[in-house]
Amino acid sequence: MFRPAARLLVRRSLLRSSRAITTATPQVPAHADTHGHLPSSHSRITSKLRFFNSVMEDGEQIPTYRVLDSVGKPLEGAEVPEIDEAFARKIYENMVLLPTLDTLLYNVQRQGKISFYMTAYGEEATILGSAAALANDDEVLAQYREAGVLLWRGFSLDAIMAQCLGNHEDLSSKGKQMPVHFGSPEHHFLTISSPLATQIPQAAGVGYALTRIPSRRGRNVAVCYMGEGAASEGDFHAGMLLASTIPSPTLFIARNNGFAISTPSTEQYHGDGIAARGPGYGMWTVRVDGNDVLAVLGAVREARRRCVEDGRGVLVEAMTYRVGHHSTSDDSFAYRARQEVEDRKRVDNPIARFRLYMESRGWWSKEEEELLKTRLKQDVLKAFKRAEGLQRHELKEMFTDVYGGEEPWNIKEQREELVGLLKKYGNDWEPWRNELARFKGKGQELLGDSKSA
Ligand SMILES: Cc1ncc(C[n+]2csc(CCOP(=O)(O)OP(=O)(O)O)c2C)c(N)n1
Ligand SMILES: [Mg+2]
Repeated sequence: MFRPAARLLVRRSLLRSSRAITTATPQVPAHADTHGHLPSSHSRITSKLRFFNSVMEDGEQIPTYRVLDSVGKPLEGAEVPEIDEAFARKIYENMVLLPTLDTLLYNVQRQGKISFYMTAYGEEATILGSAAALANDDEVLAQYREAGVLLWRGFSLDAIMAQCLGNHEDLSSKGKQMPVHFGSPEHHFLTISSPLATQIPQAAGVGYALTRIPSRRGRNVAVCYMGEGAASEGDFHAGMLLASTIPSPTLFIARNNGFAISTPSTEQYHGDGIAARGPGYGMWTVRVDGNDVLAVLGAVREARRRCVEDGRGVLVEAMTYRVGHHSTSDDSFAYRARQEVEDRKRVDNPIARFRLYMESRGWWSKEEEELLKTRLKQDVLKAFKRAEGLQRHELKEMFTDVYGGEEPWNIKEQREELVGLLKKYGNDWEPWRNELARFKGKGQELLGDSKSA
């Protein structure tokens, strides 16, 4: 809690830093003479008792913005975002790279070579279309299914493999985290954390922090990706309220892929999806066809522009479908029909739709498609093979960078316990010897440190 004096200081600094705050002195509405008015609000006074349950005037669901039809043809009168051939190719190549990478790492997990994996099948347009609409130095706080944003920003396949295998090139967490928990300060991508929705209020804080850096104020936004399931957490509401009131330039992108593991979205909310919540927080909001990469690009570009201009939260809900299982720990056919998945793979397939559009513009051909697929498969396999041959970080790294500041007692205690076990089994027991051989230094540095300590 702020003390009153401190609160006043914060309030003053907010007023200085924000263009958007106005003092709330309501004007007397035109109809006030007949019906009266509230001293504290612009709400029109009505003598009719009327309940409402929709943000649309006619009670309908919020519409979904779409540019391309299911065979990649622009809809009549559609506002197609401006892109040139090179940009379109970059989007398409990354849309194909993402599932190529997913297939290899999914299979590699099945062979027991990595512990876990999550694919983004079906969500390529949502992920790449939004990534392409951002500035590459906007700060991204993602959930876990957004590795495509990193690919777009040039995070290398070697870096992806290093994180998933936890080898000594993994700079995300030095091998301490589960696969897909990427992070890279260089790519303005904050490290993924497993507890759902923690990134949402954090993003509002990052957005606010950006307004305190003169070189980034009015230029960058914080981008918060979340699943529609994560939007059921209390943290969602905390983050949205913060971003609209502080205010903070935070772009919320909700990937509505129909499921939170086995819970279908129909059981996750009773209202009109995630988009309906935006106006409740006074946020500009749009719902977009998440399988139409050009619609996502156009919607997120405009959402980002508003976010920068107003310096407040903006919400995008992208409607898509999770084609893959939730993760390698899930078998989705236990709770949904195979046929449903097969149908959704075909209908409005995001990659096919965009490929057909590219072909219609003369930007792509069948021959190029073959060449691209072959090249990407080779690149991904090569990166995996290389990563497989690399050792892990030194064992002592397990204990570093877990917390900021001084090392707490529990980390010290755990390191000492491991040193004791290394002395007992490290040289003499084969399973330990084999495992230690996979680490740089084979754990000897811990024994060395304990001798010198
Ligand atoms: C606080 C918390 N509760 C539960 C979980 C377990 N969990 C991991 S992912 C997930 C579903 C999330 O669904 P959604 O946000 O829609 O994202 P999607 O997986 O569909 O991309 C759940 C329940 C968790 N990681 N953290
Ligand atoms: Mg979901």
